[in-house]
Amino acid sequence: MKSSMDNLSMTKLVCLILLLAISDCEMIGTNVTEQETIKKRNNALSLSAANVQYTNIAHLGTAEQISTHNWGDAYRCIDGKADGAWKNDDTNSICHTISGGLNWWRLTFLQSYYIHKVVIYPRSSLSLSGYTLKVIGYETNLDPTEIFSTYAEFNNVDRTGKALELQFTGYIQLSEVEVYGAALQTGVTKVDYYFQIPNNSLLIPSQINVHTSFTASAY
Ligand SMILES: [Ca+2]
Repeated sequence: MKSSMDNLSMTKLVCLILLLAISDCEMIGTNVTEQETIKKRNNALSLSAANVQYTNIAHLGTAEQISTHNWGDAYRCIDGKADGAWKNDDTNSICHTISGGLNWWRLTFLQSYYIHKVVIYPRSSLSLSGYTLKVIGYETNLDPTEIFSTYAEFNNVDRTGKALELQFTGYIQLSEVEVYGAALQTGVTKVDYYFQIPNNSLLIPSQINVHTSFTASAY
C-alpha cells in the first residue's frame, strides 16, 4: 500500500511539475507502475498543411503597375469588386495599364506568404488568355491552369513569396485579382509529450517532439 501511495504522490508531483510546462496535464490513473509510460499528445495545437484554410490576402498587399490609363489605378484590382464594366469616374473597379510591349501589375506584401492560388477577373468581354503569373524570387512564370469567360485560375501555385506579378503583352485590364494564401509562422503548432515515472525516480522527458509548420491566419 505504501508503495502504491508513493507512486500516486509521485504521479501528482509529476503532473504538478508538468503543469508549469503544459497547460492541460491530466492524471491518467493511480496505478502507475515502474515501466508505465504516460503519453500526452496535444492534438488541439496540431495543424498540418493539409487542413490550412487559405483566404484571399490580396487586400493586404500594395498594388503597382507599369503605367496607368485614366481611372485604371493598380489598387482597383484589389478593391474587392470584380465589376468588369469600365467607368470614367472613381467608381471604376478595373486596373488598366497603357504601355507598349510587356505590361506588368505587381502586388507586394509586408511579409512573405505561402501563396496557393491566384484568381484573376477580366474587364468585361476581354479574354484572359496570355496572362502569366510570376512569384518574385522564382525563375519560372506560371500559366493559368483554367481559363473561363469570367475568370481564370492559377491553381497550385504553392510558392512562398513577398510579391507576385502578373504579366501580359498588351494593356492589362483586370477587374480583380484574388490571392489565396496563408501567413508563415514559425511557432510551435504540434507538440508530443512523453515522460516516464519509474519507482522513485523521475525521467522527464524521455522524448519531446516539436513540429513546426505554416498556419493560416484569420483576417
Ligand atoms: Ca476591382
